[in-house]
Amino acid sequence: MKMLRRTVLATLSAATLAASMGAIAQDIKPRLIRFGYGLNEQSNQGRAVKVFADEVEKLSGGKMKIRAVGAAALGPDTQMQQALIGGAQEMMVGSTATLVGITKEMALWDTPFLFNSAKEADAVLDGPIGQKVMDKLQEKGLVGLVYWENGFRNLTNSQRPVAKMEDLNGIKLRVMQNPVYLDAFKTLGANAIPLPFSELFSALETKTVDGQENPYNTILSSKFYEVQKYLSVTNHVYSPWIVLVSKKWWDQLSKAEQKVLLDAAKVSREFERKDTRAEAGRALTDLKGKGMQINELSPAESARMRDKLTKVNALIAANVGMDLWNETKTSLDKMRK
Ligand code: TK8
Repeated sequence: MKMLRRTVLATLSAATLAASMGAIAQDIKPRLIRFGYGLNEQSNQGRAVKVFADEVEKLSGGKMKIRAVGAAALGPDTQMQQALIGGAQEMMVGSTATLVGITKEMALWDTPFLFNSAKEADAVLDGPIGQKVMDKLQEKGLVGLVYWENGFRNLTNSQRPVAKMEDLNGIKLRVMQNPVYLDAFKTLGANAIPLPFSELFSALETKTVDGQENPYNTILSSKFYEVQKYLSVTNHVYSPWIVLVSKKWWDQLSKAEQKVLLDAAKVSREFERKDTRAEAGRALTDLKGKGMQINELSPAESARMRDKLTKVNALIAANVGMDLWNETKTSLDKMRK
């Protein structure tokens, strides 16, 4: 019975899709969709945007076209978010961390050491909790489609290896524009300075800041190894990216067009996570080859840092609400059993 209903539904939605595709086909020129992102074209982010663009073109029979603009040429994350809300830009992908000023529940993903593995991250982000947080964006003028992997973040700097917390004392460390990151790294003793990603490379180059933290993939694709000698493996937080649509624009699309975007986003998500994980697996060897000096923290120092960092948890819980916080903890506990 259930199977039958599903088949009928699938056939129906295929039929509706075909019918409205006919409607799209009558449009004179294809819909041009400006899709902005912060990293460069050769990054994991750039590769996944390309997959998304190809998929949209294919699923819409060429009637919807993505104009992808990387390297923050449409502005840093926060600026693009505002352009989407205002309807001046259609789509983007960026860090959830830069969204907390718009939707406070996004701070859930800033929780240090929230996920122990990518598998846990996928399950929570793609499950009801991830959806609930994503849906909160709508009242602010944004539609979230899927989460991509930015990844587990690690520290780099130009001064010295960070083997213990105290090594961070006095290090000018760029953080994302996000109160939890700012607080967390101040707690660790660093001189934390919020900066948009687009200004980071030159800030490192000119020594305006000494260090930063990002996943291996980004350290590699943004060539931070050219201006950073030391990489310390901390894996202090799992950072998601989120694919966003302007709600103003989304509401003007037909159901079939919306479905094209959502289906293509899901295809891009599967590609992006695989690609990112494969690259991250090779990255340490690559970064060593580029001359970076890499150190791991001893289990004792790692635990000390973890202890200190998780002090921000109370602040996060208060911000995202105890219900959401407890629901997340319960779901992770269940998974770990
Ligand atoms: C790219 C950023 C980046 C993030 C950061 O626009 O700012 O450090 O990790 O991926 O969103």
